[in-house]
Amino acid sequence: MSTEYGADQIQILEGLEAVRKRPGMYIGSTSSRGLHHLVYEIVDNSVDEALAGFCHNIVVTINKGDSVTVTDDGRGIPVGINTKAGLPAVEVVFTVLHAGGKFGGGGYKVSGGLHGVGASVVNALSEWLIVEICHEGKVYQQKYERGKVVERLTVVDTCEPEKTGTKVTFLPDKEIFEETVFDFDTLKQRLREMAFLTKNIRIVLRDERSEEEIKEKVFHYEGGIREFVTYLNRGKTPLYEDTIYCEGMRDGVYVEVAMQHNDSYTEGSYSFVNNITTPEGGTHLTGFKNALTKTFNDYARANKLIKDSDQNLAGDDIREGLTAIISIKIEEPQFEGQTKQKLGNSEARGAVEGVVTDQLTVYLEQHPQVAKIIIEKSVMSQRAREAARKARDLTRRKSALDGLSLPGKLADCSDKDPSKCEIYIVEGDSAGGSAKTARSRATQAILPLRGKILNVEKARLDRIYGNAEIKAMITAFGTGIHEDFDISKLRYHKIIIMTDADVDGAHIATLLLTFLYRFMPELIKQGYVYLAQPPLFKLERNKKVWYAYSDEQLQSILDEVGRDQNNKIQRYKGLGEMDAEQLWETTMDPAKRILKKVTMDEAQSSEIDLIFTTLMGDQVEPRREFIEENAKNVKNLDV
Ligand code: TSJ
Repeated sequence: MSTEYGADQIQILEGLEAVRKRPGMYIGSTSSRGLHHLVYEIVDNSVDEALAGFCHNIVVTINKGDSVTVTDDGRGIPVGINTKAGLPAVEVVFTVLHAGGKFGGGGYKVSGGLHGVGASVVNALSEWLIVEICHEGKVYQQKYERGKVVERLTVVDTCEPEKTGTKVTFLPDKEIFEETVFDFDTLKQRLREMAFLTKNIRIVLRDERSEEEIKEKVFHYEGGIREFVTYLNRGKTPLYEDTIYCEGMRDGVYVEVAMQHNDSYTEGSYSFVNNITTPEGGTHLTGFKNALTKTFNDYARANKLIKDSDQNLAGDDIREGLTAIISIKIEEPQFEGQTKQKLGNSEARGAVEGVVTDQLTVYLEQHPQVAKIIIEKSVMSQRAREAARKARDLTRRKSALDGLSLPGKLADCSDKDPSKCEIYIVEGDSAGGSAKTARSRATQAILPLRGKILNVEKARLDRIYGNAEIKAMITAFGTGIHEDFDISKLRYHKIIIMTDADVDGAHIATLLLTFLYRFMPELIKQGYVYLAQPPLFKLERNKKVWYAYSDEQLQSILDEVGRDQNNKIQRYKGLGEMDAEQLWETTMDPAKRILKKVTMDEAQSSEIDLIFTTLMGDQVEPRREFIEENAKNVKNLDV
């Protein structure tokens, strides 16, 4: 497309003052999320250079004091004078809003952050920023403060003549950001994703903030999105060895798809446009689904894997247990929907559909064994779905006849105002009994569940709907499920999971959360789900009683009261060891208890999905890790 791209091709649109006045407009927010966004904005520029074929290595360093350095080995930002602006091109990049190849025409710019605004916004929101460029044996440098030039572009050093690249260091402005400490894991997650999505790139993340230990992560995936699929399927059992891969260019849209089925019953498809996730999908995802449904049905009929008289396989059946990455690059993406996260370009639908249909057809012809496995699984799914529909119709008819028939085990509260009501889901009948005695009848309902909770990751819909505990929860909540789900019918605004404070209890809590996450995600999204925090220790001393919720807390109480023979310490192994009064006092009394609210960051859904599937999958080891780290997805809430 473009042949020449020098200092001149960068257009000038607007000044920078606006950015500091309304930072949220440019980076979404000034919270931790916005802070991390600064890094992605800078790294995006290096990724663009990689997509253009000139950059292979990117290093992101979190420095002491929480400044960040991004270095790449690309061509280096042009140091020549941009004649339209009469300034060095570098200076235009950093001081003029919307400067960059994106709007200049000619340069093929495909990546770009959520808001696609680039380096000048990062500059405007940084206390200081230093850029260094290696070009033709010279090191050029320029400094800025809060977006303003404080030093002209000057040569400060020499370098090897072959060496080229760009290095940017910036310190986010504490006047702007509520949070200025970077989180290694947050950066790690996004950089890993970027590395999966960009072939031939190596991204290093270094954390040099600690004296003791320099943390470093290297992301380099030869297989690109193929490896992304393998990564997402880790902890699950793939149904066949290959990762099916399609790639091609059509109507100006570059299409890349990788997929593989595993033995679970849920779908995990993630779509990206210009390396940005599109959690709400859009035309590219539709094109993918159309291609999959059509190609598999055509193949199944042509090869007599389904009978002429049988119904077509539904898309949902073919995608059962499928992990897929759909990644497209398009020059002018149009985003729609309330959160502008849904791709609208109609040419993307045709492009993905065309590329996938053509290449998948060839793949299936050449791999009849794989085709057979997928179609057999789809047929099983179709049967289970049919059985589930019948089971669901039965429950529907039942509730239509008897009005709302609540489960027998539920001890409901008397108040009917959902905003005042809570339901405790309690593990085990004996703890359930104590909870029923302890509760405040007006506003607290108790639903005891028997020990084993069905793992919805490992069961088909017919079994899930047939499960007594799950049916009890669905009817108690009142919201219905799937297409019937109506959050306005929720009968309790706090759903509190109360399990023993041990590994088994944590496992049961996770099984319950998995069910809620898969079947009623709105409950979590809207903040209705909590974890009760029963105490771990009881300390008795001279007729006085203390409860501790962690080892540290026990230690600090002991520090205060003294450590001698007068202390009687009991470690609670389960809720059952507390009598009703103790349970009320420590775990259920709204005035004293601690609740943890379960939160879910929409944009992190791919990682969350990973957490749940890792946890519920066959491998035992990752589970322990999760349970230990599980506080990460759970924020403390003072109630
Ligand atoms: F945007 C930025 F300034 F923040 C930034 C840009 C930050 C970092 C870490 C790297 C980069 C960057 C820019 N890396 N590589 C480039 N490449 C160009 O700007 C470039 C170089 C040469 C030509 C050419 O046509 O000769 C074109 C471009 C876009």
